[in-house]
Amino acid sequence: MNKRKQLYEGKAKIIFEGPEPGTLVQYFKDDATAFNAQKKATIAGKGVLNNRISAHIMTKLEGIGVPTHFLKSLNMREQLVRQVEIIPIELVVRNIAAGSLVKRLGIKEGTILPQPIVEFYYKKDELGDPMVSDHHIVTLGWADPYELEEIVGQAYRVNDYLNGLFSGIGLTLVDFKLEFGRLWGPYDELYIILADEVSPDNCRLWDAKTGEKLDKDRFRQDLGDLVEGYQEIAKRLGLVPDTGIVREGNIDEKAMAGLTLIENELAKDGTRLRSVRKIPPSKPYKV
Ligand code: ADP
Ligand code: AIR
Ligand code: ASP
Repeated sequence: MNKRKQLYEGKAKIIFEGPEPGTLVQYFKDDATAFNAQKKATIAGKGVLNNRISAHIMTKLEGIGVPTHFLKSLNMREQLVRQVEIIPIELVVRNIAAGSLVKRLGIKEGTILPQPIVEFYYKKDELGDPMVSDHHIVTLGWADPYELEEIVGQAYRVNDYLNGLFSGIGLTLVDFKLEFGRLWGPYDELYIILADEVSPDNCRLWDAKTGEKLDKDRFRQDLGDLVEGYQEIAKRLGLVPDTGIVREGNIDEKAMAGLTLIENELAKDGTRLRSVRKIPPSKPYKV
């Protein structure tokens, strides 16, 4: 097999050149980082679970008309995605107070917010991803007003959908982070696409009854086994058998291979560009 070209290695994923132009392969590592990578660990099975959960959620979102970068699951750690130009903004949607909102504003953790709060962070590791406003984004040229409106609109739709999806399986969606990217069509029309990943690495999910934290806060706050939490989410989503696929750091590879095939069958209809909405570019982005 030809050696693929590695384009980028991030904190949680490696990006390889895809088989066709305009595609990439996302490889989900077992690495976990927190607090701008000041805290690090390798947790066996994390990458496999995130790959599967993100593939599933992206497919579901595509099904309700949110354009996503997801094309196909390749194997238990890799997925094929559309290559986009990442907009350097991390968009956080909050339904319940937790994390940095609690620290910054002194609100009690668990307070239900009367309406969702949308926040923007500038994606820049060297600066620790500082919080910014829409004025920073537009004035400094990270996104134009049309793009921003589209991104925020899609984020609300994702929030509505995910709130329903998770509450149906006894989980509370506290908050989450999204990244979007630009993609140009054959006539140089611009599409805004949901990219990166949607997984317990970037969603806070609490058990609705007990309040137990099942997401990456287990790692950030040393609350217990991370994979146990992620696997519980995957089980409730129906993505892994009740017996689990990661046991004491060992992954049941045979079971995973079968699951990837099923997922792709289900995804077949949901990944066409038909659902991508066209928005007018306000200036030429690309020569
Ligand atoms: P980080 O860069 O924050 O350490 P990751 O380890 O998750 O994060 O690396 C994945 C990188 O790939 C991120 O920088 C993300 O913005 C980028 N990315 C995600 N999806 C796409 C895509 N479809 N096209 C191009 N880049 C992407
Ligand atoms: N997030 C933000 N930056 C990186 C990530 N993963 C996610 C967190 C949490 C939400 O954004 O996982 O779900 C808000 O994070 P915080 O730390 O600002 O409270
Ligand atoms: N992933 C980011 C980091 O490594 C932020 C986080 O998830 O806490 O710092």
